[in-house]
Amino acid sequence: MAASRIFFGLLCGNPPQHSDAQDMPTPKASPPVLTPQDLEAFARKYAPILLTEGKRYNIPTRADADGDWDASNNASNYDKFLAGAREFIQKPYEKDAPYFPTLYYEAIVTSTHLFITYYLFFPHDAGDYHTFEPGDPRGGHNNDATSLMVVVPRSEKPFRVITQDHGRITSMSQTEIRLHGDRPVLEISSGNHALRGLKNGEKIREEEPEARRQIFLYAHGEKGQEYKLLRVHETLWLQRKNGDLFGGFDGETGVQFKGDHGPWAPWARPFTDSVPGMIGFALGWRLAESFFDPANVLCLSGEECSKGYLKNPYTQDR
Ligand SMILES: [Ca+2]
Repeated sequence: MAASRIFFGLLCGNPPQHSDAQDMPTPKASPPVLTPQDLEAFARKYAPILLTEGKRYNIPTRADADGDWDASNNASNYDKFLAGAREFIQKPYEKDAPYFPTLYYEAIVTSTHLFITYYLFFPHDAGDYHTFEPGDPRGGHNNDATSLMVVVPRSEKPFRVITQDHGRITSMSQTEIRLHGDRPVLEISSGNHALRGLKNGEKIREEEPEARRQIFLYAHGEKGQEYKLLRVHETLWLQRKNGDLFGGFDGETGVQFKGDHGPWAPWARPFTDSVPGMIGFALGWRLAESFFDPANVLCLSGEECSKGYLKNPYTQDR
């Protein structure tokens, strides 16, 4: 049995299996060993469904989608690419197409909780309410990002979806947010990429006759446009000391991408509006404890919450 199934069994509070040796003293069970494949399975299970207007600037991509790890040329390279690829703009993405829709994720696990961060990176921020296409005057700035975290407690307790957007923290429970299966549904605002969880029961534009066209992004490809999932620890985290990618550092770790209003790295975006965190954030570069140590920061409100990590590679190599 895969470790992920064992772990979800633990999460869901499944009863122990009958055993002929149940009267015998049993050794204490070892915690499951979680593999990268298990972490990806967790991320896929809760991978959000994202709605956005059908403009390529509103689709999250890899941070190195232009072929290098220099963050200072991302908007201009994307612009040049789109200007020479009108057909690309009109058609669905082909497999392995440049700038294929991509989300970064990280899954940090305790015996009582899953903490799954999803990080959306964009080569260009077109500014509020704008959806500039090639040839139009552009506003905004080079590079943009937004993120969400899904906090999944064990047993029947509802999970939470926390969005971190333009410094605003919003938490919605499993009963408040619109779901598709286990997957929360969120909208990426056109232009500035503000991220908003849809309310349970809220209509999506596809269901309205006068709908503006929206792209539906899925990790599973069941409908709409599929996106890829890349693990932060195996991609962006390896570049954390790269001075071509980051312009702001906390020690040796890059925390803000290069450029005017460069976005925060996934590990520098807090998922709590606790006063110490936000004051520290406002005063200078810092890492987000809610990303590195979510059990300590986010396990509040009295629910059972282990602070012993089954999988948290960042505790070793920060
Ligand atoms: Ca680049």
